[in-house]
Amino acid sequence: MAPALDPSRAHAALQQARLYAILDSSYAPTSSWPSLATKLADGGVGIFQLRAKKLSKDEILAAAKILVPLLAQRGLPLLLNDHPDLVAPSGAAGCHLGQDDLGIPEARRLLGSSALLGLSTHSPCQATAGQALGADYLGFGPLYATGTKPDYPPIGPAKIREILRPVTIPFFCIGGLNPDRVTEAASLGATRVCVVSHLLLAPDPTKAAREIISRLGTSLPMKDALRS
Ligand code: TZP
Ligand code: MG
Repeated sequence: MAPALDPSRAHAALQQARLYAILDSSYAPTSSWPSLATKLADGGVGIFQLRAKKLSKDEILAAAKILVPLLAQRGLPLLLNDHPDLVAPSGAAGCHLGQDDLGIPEARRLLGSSALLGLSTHSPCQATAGQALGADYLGFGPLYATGTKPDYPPIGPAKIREILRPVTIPFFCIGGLNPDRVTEAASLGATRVCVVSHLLLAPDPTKAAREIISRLGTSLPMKDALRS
């Protein structure tokens, strides 16, 4: 088995990533994930998450053990949604936590400084708090209503403007995104997005990923723009 991704390469990949894809078992069975991940990586996806709310830990571990080396050979990190305890046995680069999950400081104590820790945030206040707690990156949304997370009211794309200056870590806008909505989010300052259903249900995932990235344009993350 190919080794897991070196932590320094995982951190570098995060900084480079503009499109984050979530492999979600409610849209695509685990058996399809290796092929999907390959196609999405070909399309420029820079970081992946495994999200499987209805699978057992054993099933998640088995799927992650296949995906980690497959992505590592392309220099791409895989994060686990929830399940910090499966990070070490799977070789995943880290985990993605929600507001009601284990806290970022506790996860950091458990996984150490080299693991990537992401946090879902649903308001500018949660975003600045997540950054202060030591998250490596944030998800920010849902910008638009989404069937992937139906219980969360959309916050609206205009909220992006409120975090451009205070949030200096990478943040990925998420929720109900398709190419036209990515164009709108980019016009408001988004430089990175996370997409689930549009990519997983696409007839040609490589093409769909390329299209999303092209809609982000060539704008730099705000902190870089401010420094230049
Ligand atoms: N967190 C906020 S919205 C969301 C998550 C996991 C789901 C986004 O899924 P989709 O299908 O891209 O709207
Ligand atoms: Mg969670």
